[in-house]
Amino acid sequence: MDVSMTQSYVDAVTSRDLRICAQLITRVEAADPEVRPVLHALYALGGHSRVIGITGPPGAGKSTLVNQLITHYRQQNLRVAILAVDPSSPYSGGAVLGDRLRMGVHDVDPGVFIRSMATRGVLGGLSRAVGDALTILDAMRWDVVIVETVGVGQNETDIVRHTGCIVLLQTALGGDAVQSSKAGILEIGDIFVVNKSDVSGSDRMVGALNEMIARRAGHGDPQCWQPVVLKTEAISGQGVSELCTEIERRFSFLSQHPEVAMARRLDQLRRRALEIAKERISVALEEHSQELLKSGQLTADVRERRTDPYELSETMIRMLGAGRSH
Ligand SMILES: Nc1nc2c(ncn2[C@@H]2O[C@H](COP(=O)(O)OP(=O)(O)OP(=O)(O)O)[C@@H](O)[C@H]2O)c(=O)[nH]1
Ligand SMILES: [Mg+2]
Repeated sequence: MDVSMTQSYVDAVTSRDLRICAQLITRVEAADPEVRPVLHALYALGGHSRVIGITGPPGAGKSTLVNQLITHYRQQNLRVAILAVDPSSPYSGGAVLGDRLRMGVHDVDPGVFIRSMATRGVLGGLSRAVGDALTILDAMRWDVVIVETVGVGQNETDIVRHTGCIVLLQTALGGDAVQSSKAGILEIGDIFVVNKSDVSGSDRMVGALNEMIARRAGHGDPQCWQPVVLKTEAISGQGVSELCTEIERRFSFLSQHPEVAMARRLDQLRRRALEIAKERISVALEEHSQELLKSGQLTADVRERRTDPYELSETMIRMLGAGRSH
């Protein structure tokens, strides 16, 4: 992509051309290397949106809560973008449509932008694609950007780490056990929410989360963020304004503790760069391995069992070092 083309994309994003932005997100999903200069220019323009991550087990009420947050922020005349990552329903198209319909009240509102991103539609790492989509949304200067993702694995933990405020949703359904603890998401939650507070056992869940928080490193240290546990009933909107106040407190904390905010940004940059580097190296290695096979020089080695997998991997790594491609 040449300089003037890059500039026209950048202009389209900063003037909030939704069609072009949607196109660009589709291209980052396809890991299109052509858009790299656009992303580079947009990254420099970002850093203004409040980026909130909402995660939790399937069906915890994330979308319902996000819908309430949209209403809340729109009442304050704030512009909101939503990135719904990998909706958990098995019928991806249906789920995306369902999400849109559920959030439909806001669909015609130009102050709201909703975009879904599903693993199957993304080439390479999902977390990388979400990071790139956030670069685009951030440059569009939405006041608030919300990323919704099902908190089930490492991938989702990586995704919410792109945000400045991680809201972890739990419910008392399924017993007392705090869910999704495997991926280490409990250690990184900034705000804990027990949704479906109308369900019995919610207070016990609040207690379990409070105990868990008390065991976290930095507990009680005024220089560290101290998360709290809230209860919401997303279907009725109960507890939503308290959640918004808490989100507000989180962003105030970050602006009052620039060293914490900077450490988080550095870590985010490092993680995103690492993902991109890994993805590129993996593609290059795959190509090198295919090249080696095609070259035919291995056949004799294989016949004599002269080359073992370790030796072959050394050859591939040497090819990588020699910068044979990319
Ligand atoms: N009783 C009760 N039901 C709720 C509450 N919040 C959401 N629900 C219901 O829970 C179901 C799942 O809600 P969603 O908002 O789709 O949950 P989600 O976490 O986005 O689900 P996935 O995106 O599929 O992981 C829906 O039937 C909601 O109406 C609540 O506070 N109380
Ligand atoms: Mg959802």
